[in-house]
Amino acid sequence: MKSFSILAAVAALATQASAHYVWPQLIVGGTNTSSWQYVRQTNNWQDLNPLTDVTSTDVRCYDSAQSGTASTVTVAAGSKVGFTVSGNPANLYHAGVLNVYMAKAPSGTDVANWDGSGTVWFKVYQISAVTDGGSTITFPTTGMSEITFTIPAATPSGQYLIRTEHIAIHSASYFGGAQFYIACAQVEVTNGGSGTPGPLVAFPGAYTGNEPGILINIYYPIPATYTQPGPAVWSGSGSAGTSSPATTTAVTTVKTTTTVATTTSTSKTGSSTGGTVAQYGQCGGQGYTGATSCVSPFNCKATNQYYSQCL
Ligand SMILES: *[C@@H]1O[C@H](CO)[C@@H](O)[C@H](O)[C@H]1NC(C)=O
Ligand SMILES: [Cu+2]
Repeated sequence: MKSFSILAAVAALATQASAHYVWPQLIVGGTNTSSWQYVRQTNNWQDLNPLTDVTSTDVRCYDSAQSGTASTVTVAAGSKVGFTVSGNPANLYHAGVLNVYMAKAPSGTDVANWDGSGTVWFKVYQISAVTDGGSTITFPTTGMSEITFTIPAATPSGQYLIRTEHIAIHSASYFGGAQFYIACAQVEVTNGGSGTPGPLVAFPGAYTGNEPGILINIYYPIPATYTQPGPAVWSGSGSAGTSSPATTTAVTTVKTTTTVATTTSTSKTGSSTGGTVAQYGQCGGQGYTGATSCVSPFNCKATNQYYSQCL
């Protein structure tokens, strides 16, 4: 049935195309700003296609074919920002992991005119995969229509690029198969602290494409562990600015579970091990040992046996 197989192939292509996505809006003060207002318009703003060459300078902000007219928005250190996802469907549909990096523009350089070159990028947030020794691998970013994180209170004042990156690894078992969905926003951090962000990496340079978390078959055999690409999330150590919000927690990092747990912990009201979890942060799941209370008004909801998050 030739016609059938052609139809099936076309349908498969269409499905694949519609499953791509971009990051057009920065979320500031809990509000979605306009598309490409503070986020640099990316080359894929219309076709939504991913970047796959991690050695390209486009791995920085994927904006080489655009004219770069984004504005710069002021955000306080210690405050929350985020990015929305646009596409069809408008969420992080592919199995994948998330990293958010920041880089400070050299003094005297307007971030709007800066390309983000140099060994200047530090990681402020990540959402990894969840493994349990080889039975399952799950991807907590799946279905997220936005991501939010806290700019570490110890981040020094100044102008920064904030680079979000979803690495889709649903077809990453061959070199170049991983799909990078990237965007950079321009911000001016005020009321900053005295921290020294790091470890620092360069783009390109941070990845070769051969990392175990990028060149990976997630289906067979099911990976026993998952190694998040890139450097460690900056601890956010250092003093905060003088009038920062009370919360100085740098980021809520989703733990990569590598051991098979014997108990299920998805309780909403159980005693917290200290602190509350931010929106989208992990608050439960088999093997999870962190805080289980969500910051108001969010509640801890089980995504699956291994992962509960504050929604
Ligand atoms: C902000 O954008 C996200 C992602 O598209 C969407 O889910 C949310 O409803 C938007 N919020 C508002 C207030 O429009
Ligand atoms: Cu896709």
